[in-house]
Amino acid sequence: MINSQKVLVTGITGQDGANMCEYLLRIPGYKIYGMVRRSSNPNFKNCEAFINNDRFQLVYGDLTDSTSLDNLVREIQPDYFINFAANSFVGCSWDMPQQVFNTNALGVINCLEAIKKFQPECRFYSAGSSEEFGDVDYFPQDMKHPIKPRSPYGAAKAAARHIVKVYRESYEMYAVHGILFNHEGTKRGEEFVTRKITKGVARIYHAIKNKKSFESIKLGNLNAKRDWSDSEDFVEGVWLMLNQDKPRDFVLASGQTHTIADFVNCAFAHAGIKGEWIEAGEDVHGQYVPIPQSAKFIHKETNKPLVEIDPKFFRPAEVNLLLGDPTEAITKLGWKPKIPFDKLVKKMVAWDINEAEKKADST
Ligand code: NDP
Ligand code: GDR
Repeated sequence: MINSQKVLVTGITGQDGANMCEYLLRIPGYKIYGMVRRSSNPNFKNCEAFINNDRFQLVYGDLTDSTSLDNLVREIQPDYFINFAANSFVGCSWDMPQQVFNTNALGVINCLEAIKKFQPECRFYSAGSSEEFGDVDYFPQDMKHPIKPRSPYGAAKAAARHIVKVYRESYEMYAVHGILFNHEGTKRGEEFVTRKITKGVARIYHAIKNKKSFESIKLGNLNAKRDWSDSEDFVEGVWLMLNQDKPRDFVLASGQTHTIADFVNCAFAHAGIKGEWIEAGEDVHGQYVPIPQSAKFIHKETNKPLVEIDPKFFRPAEVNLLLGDPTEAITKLGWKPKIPFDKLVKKMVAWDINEAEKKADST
């Protein structure tokens, strides 16, 4: 392939890395190098659409191993380096804070150093997070919001943001750290709350359909509010951030926020399962009344619990309200998200119901 541009993408077995590869392979002229780390039991489920594409090549490396990153950047000479790799699960970051810092903060230094030494013209994307805002001062949150993380994960991402700025200003590198609010989809990891809910809804849907008993979905804090979007919309925003005249960080968000309980309501409704909250607070005069720990979401027809609260899913510290301001991305990048909350939930529920059906057929 002559004159094609080379893009090194990390985290391709995860949600965003896989969606970014699919997005870039739809644009002619790019060769994609997808980095994976060695695993005794590799899982390429998210990569099925591109793993055999002629313009895609699998390469091995690890964010915590600077030698592997140096070698990749020296050998590939990428035009773009998009770093989606991370330990991305906030919930486990209290259990392994050093691993999270090594990967999510020091790993970013390893990427920047490899670029500085071997391909300084390469454009770099660092995957920042609304978790950096944490204990928020105001909403909607924009790039001016102070950094106030509430978890080792958020603190590591905040460190990455600072180091990206330092390298950008010290070495004139095109390096950006996008602040992305929650984004989901059919490639989302199963421990994240949205996918946990849609997989659970699909399981219960098939049990009800086949007149079988079912276990309820066990969740933690149902009152936290998140600004959810579709990952497929966000990878386009990331690509726009990488292709400006000057490097600059942007917020990507939907500008809407919903509680976890709202997600539960919406997901069961899309599966045609009628449920209602028992012992939940009332919405008095438009005021949100938090759902107590004793609340249950029950199946209206059978009174069986569909969702129950299990305190083991509560976190040592919570980010209660995330609501992002995407105005600058819309006006300055020309970014236009296409998939609103309701459509996203519908897509995830339909996908998981279909996956559960395929699994049942094959057993
Ligand atoms: P995922 O958890 O789905 O994917 C993470 C990827 O990183 C996986 O491919 C994983 O590989 C890889 N990885 C983990 N550790 C290493 C390592 N040491 N070396 C190389 N690869 C590694 O995350 P998402 O796709 O959802 O998120 C992408 C990025 O965006 C992450 O950095 C995340 O923190 C950030 N982010 C995500 C948001 C979201 O809502 N999704 C919002 C804001 C930021 P393996 O399969 O081997 O585990
Ligand atoms: P988050 O996503 O922490 O926002 O990080 P997650 O889906 O894990 O949690 C969202 C909210 O749901 C509450 N919650 C539960 N969470 C999980 N995982 N499991 C449960 O059973 C459960 N019950 C309630 C949580 O307490 C929380 O308030 C995601 C990740 O993708 C990060 O990598 C990214 O940086 C941020 O989004 C923006």
